[in-house]
Amino acid sequence: MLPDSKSTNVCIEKECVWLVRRVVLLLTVATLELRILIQKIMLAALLASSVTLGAASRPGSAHALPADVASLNPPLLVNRSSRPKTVEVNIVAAPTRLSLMPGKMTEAYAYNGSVPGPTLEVREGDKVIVHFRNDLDEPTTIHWHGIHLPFEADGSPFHPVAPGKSRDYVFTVRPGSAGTYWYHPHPDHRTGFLIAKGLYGGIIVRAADDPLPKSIAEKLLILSDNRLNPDGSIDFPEPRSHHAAVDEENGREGNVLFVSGKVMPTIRIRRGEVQRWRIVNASASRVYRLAMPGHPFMHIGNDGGLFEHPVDAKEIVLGTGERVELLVRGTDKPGERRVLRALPYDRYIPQTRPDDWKTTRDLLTVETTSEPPPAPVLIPAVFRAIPPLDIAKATATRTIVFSQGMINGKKMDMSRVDFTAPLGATEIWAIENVVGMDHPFHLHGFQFQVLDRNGVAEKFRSWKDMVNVPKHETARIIVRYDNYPGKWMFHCHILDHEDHGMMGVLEVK
Ligand SMILES: [Cu+2]
Repeated sequence: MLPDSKSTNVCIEKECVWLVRRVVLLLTVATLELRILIQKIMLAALLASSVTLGAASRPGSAHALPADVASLNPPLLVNRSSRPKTVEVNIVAAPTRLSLMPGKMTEAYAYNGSVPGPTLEVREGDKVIVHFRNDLDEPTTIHWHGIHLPFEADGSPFHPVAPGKSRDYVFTVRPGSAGTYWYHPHPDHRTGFLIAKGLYGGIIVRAADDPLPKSIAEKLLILSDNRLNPDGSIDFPEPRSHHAAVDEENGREGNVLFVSGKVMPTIRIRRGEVQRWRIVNASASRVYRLAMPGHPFMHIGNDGGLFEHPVDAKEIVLGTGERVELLVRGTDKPGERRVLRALPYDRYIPQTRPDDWKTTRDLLTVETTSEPPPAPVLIPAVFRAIPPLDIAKATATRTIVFSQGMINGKKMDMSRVDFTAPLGATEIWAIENVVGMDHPFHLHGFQFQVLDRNGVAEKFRSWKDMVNVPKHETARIIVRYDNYPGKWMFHCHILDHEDHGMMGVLEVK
């Protein structure tokens, strides 16, 4: 148990184990950081040399769009159905060899051969049929993160797909659910490993009546990080090593940051143009404090879609698993460049906080082109109504205590149901983080509204399926269990924590 934990119901033996582990960690962090530093230097040299080599090997391409600009949005899944309001796609998860880093090949896993996987684009009201085949040599699932769908289609650890086997995921996209979501594996204990190998992809749900002008260009920016060796291989720590222990504590963080699979890509924008950026945090544990210095965002949506009205924001804190929608306007002169940055964010306990946590990291470049400005677009002042869930109708208030590695003092047990609730019930959950590092909370199946964070009322309503609960803080949410009975997971979305048992089961019946 952590020394700063308020929780008391943990036995002495466990405290000793934690204490010994902490001492081991402290002794070994220095070695680890030296190793990371050496890796960083080698990687920086490698990235610099491969970028130069790449440019030299493409004669005559000086005036062409760089490849990373043209292909920043991941490919789309091909709809094989000719029936109206039906999207039928095939997804295969399989080992593959591809280039994640310029000039290097990586043994990865991919959905349909690409990292990130191809984007699932659907409309409200569509019937979605996904024919999934698992060509990995271990069980997996596809979880449709944030989508309100039947239990059997959730891709949770309750429905693993064995190696060589297939499963159809079938659901209908509910009205009002337009937004940005993502999909990823969710088997018991192995989610972090499989996502680190390359299995994640975006989902865009389009509204029948999107209030934003159709002429606005869209970018799907899936943020992820990975720890790569200089030879391009994915660096997984040895089991039970100090490195593994640090990962288990902090959550895995990578030395290379990717935007939709690209390292430091460039987005081109015309002066006066407005772009809609859908941003997904697909990282295992990293929190992105997003900013473009001197260039505020118009924040228009969260996990479950658009807000009621736009909100100006200088910074956006995007926790693990969360999504935002932003409008970005080209205000610079032609040829000027701006960088989207991840500013330092301290989510760590002091004992294992990385030395370089204060480093600002560059994510992508925005370059203003010399093309003439497009026709101005009008951004509506009101997007849609988000009716508040009624606190007076709440029939239960639950307390979820996040301690290190446990929820309410327990580790995940697939045979246990932690909470039971009737279908249609409205409930309030108070998620208390009693330890000194952030834990991002995720509930499957149902979108919720955040009521308050540490007693401060949420400034504006939005639909959410994730809420990052900072160290020693409490977030309260309200949720209504509409439409779908079943066993729904709730968990910390730091993948290492989830895989090591920070997960529980809500049964709705
Ligand atoms: Cu956690």
